[in-house]
Amino acid sequence: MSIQTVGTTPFPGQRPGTSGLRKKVTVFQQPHYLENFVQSVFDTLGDCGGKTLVLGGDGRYHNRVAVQTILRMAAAHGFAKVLVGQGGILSTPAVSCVIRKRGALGGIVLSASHNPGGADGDFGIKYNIANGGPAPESITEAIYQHTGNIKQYRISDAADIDLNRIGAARIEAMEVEVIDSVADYAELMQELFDFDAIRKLFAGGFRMCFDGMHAVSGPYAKAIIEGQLGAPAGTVINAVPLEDFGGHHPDPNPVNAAELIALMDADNAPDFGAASDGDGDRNMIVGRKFAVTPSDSLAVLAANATVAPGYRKGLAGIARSMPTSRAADRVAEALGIPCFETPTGWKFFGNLLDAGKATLCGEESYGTGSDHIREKDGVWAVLFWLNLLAATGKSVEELVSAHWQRFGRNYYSRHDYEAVDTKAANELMASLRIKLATLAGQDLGHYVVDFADDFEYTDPVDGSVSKQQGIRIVMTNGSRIVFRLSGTGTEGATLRVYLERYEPDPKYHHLPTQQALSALILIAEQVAGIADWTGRAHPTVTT
Ligand code: VG1
Ligand code: CO
Repeated sequence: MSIQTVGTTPFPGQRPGTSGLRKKVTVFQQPHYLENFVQSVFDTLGDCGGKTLVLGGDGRYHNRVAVQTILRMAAAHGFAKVLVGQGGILSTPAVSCVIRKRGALGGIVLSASHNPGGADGDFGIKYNIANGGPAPESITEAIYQHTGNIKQYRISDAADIDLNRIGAARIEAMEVEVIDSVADYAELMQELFDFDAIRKLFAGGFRMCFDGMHAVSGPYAKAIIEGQLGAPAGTVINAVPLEDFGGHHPDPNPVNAAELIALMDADNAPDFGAASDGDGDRNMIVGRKFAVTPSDSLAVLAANATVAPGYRKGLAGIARSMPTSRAADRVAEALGIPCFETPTGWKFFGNLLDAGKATLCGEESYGTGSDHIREKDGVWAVLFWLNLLAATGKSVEELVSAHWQRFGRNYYSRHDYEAVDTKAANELMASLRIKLATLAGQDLGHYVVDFADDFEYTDPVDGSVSKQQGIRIVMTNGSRIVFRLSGTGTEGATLRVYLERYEPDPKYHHLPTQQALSALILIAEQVAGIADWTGRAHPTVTT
């Protein structure tokens, strides 16, 4: 066993996006591609002597190969120890949890999250820092700079580690500990939620369906919901992580989790439905014939947080990404706590959570989380809802309808135009930017523009500034249209259009969402010239 130095040349485009570096598997399979990026992460970190790294992924195609490579490189870089999930499996929230619990320097998550997997699907890699959260832009930019200048990387020629067996092994001077993928995470959940109350709920005949979508959350949901909370076997479906997610898109929204939605729409539907994504950090919450929008879910959890033992003291603040609906803002106002508006991507919540300024965070993209870790957390959100259902005895629909009665309803939808021509998408955004200055005060029919701008964020903790984080057109009555280009796709560009309308009157709280938003949808299409630029008359995915 010895450490080799291997000559290499830079690959263009190794810049992490909203959540790490994501490319086609075939791109990652090129010799030196993964190695260049990992060496650039290690070079950015500097001396790692005596330090511990956490390593795991969502089990998608290429996961095991990448884990073995990274272990050999971590040994060559001088890490004292790597904690790796059994079988190379750790969900994103579990990595965050383990980093914090074991005092690691950081962690590497291998996942392209909600993107499809398999040999011709996507792969990804992301670095998380000592607080357990995604590296901030200052670090991801430094990593990217390294990838442009890289000349060599260092790697041990040691044999593969047996990832299936829990226990210790060694590569060079470095210890490798294969850990149970679920244990640390499950222990944390028990501290936060009233497991006894949830056990009673299931014992009383409450029925649930959790769709693991053949992705990483299956083992976590099975161990906790069926194992610890006593839900009947079969409550968790599609529970075994598969390298290609069974050919499905592991993205928990009503379009991709069609099996779950059909079940929840049936006459004998269970009381509660939920799903999570590829790496286990997203969640979708569904009642009987009733899907909850992620923005509403955040607001409902915030309004009722004190039902859960971990949040009994109340919330310090709420944070949401800019495109997320303002339903949470109304709750914050009622609670007399601040509501922070950040750019898209969980990395922007880290400083607020570390500083104790926010307790709950959420994104419209089926992401909810809290200060218990520094990632969004799918199973956590589902347990929070279970705790809420157990504490109140109400149904999902009753809870959400009552919430609307009290706070008003923020109708909300996101329209995605996927895999459009990159140049055309950039031009669409550029031409919108030029229009911004002229929009304020304009009457667009049904709506008058209050202001229009390109969202810029100054981090209240470290003062760092992030520009061009989404174009927003805000109407005088508080309705909004937001335009952004996705930073997680691997094919062309994806235009996201976010639509929100506030309706205070309970008489109008039960309209079909697309109908309630129809006037705004028309304005969005016209103002941005979506059909002209993209050639698309309709979005590819509407959630
Ligand atoms: C999307 C979502 C964003 C989320 C990100 C990572 O980013 O919109 O809210 O944080 O995915 O989620 P974008 O740039 O494509 O809009 V995950 O679960 O894929 O790590
Ligand atoms: Co994810």
